[in-house]
Amino acid sequence: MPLSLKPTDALVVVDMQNDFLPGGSLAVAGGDTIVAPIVALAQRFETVVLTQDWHTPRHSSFASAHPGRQPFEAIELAYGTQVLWPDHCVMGTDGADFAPGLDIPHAQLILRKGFHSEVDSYSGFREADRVTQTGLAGYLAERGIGRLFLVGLATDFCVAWTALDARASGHEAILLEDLTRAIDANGSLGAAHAALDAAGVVRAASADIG
Ligand code: VGL
Ligand code: ZN
Repeated sequence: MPLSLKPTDALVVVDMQNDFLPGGSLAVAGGDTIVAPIVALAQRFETVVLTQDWHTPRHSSFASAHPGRQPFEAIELAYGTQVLWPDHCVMGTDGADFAPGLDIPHAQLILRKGFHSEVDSYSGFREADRVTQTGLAGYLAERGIGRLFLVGLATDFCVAWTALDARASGHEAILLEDLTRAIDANGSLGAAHAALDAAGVVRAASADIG
């Protein structure tokens, strides 16, 4: 059954930034191929939110901040297990800029996350300590937004965590899988699919929107 859009729907475009594109420091394969279709889809939404991964230099999610550790290893931090990443999306750098061609001038909110140096934030709603709120839930509530459609990078980290927290905040959440691309490190994509399905996130395709 086709999904028909409603005025209270919003499109959440997750982390479409240079460092996640081919050539970037944490490149997601094929990330560049979803820019144009996301821009086209965004034309159909009145409310568009962009999230932007926005880390301090020497952020605690960077392997480089932990001597002897390598990217994609996991360590224990104060709030739990953290995957370590190459340095990426450092605030104010070109790598943190939005992808070339991500022209969505009517986007109403740019939500930055991950700017506390000791806490990561895959989710646009809640930091990795699972307690600190970004303010997105309140913004969406005050704007009367109901359903969220999610696209962007990466499927198995920031898109998935944002979709899961959308559900926790009481939103219907629809992840448009053809407009995401995954990192898929150590089985992370399969784990994300299981968590999304268990939480009632609908996995659909952009072509399902009538
Ligand atoms: C992301 C890893 C680290 C993402 C951000 O946008 O999925 N992944 N920071
Ligand atoms: Zn990050």
